Amino acid sequence: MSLGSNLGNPVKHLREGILHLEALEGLEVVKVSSFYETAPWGREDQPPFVNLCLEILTSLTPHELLEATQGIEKRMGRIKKEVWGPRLIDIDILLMGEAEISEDDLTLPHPYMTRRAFVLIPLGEIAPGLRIRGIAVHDWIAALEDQSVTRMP
Ligand code: PH2
Ligand code: MG
Ligand code: MG
Repeated sequence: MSLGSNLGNPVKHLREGILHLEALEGLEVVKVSSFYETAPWGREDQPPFVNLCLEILTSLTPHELLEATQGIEKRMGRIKKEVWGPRLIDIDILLMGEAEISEDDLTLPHPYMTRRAFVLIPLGEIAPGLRIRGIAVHDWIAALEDQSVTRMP
């Protein structure tokens, strides 16, 4: 999964988001990447983001997981859902095993994940052997136009 925040205290929101995920029934967080400061992608007139990726083990179905993550976003006080706009917390499902889903509310693998340094670089940190649509995560990273993200201390 990919977590991001660019409002208030992003690091605090991300930590809180991880705690909420860990508290879910049927879900275990197994790996968390470093935190990365990243330039806003898609819409540049907004504050920088902090992003991370995490790996989970879950017995939830993709739609149950989506509902659970949206519940966390809501409980944490995320209000507007402007496309690519500022957000207190964004919890995106990137991949669930080999699942391929193409529905109005959920597309897996996440449709933009292979174009975003803020996703691929933390993901490559926790899953260096991962392949996405048959291509190694590090090859996706090498193909990025802009690979600049800053790993936080
Ligand atoms: N999320 C977006 C749009 N743009 N840019 C960065 N750097 N990080 C994000 O998490 C992000 C974004 C929409 O979800
Ligand atoms: Mg997102
Ligand atoms: Mg989202």
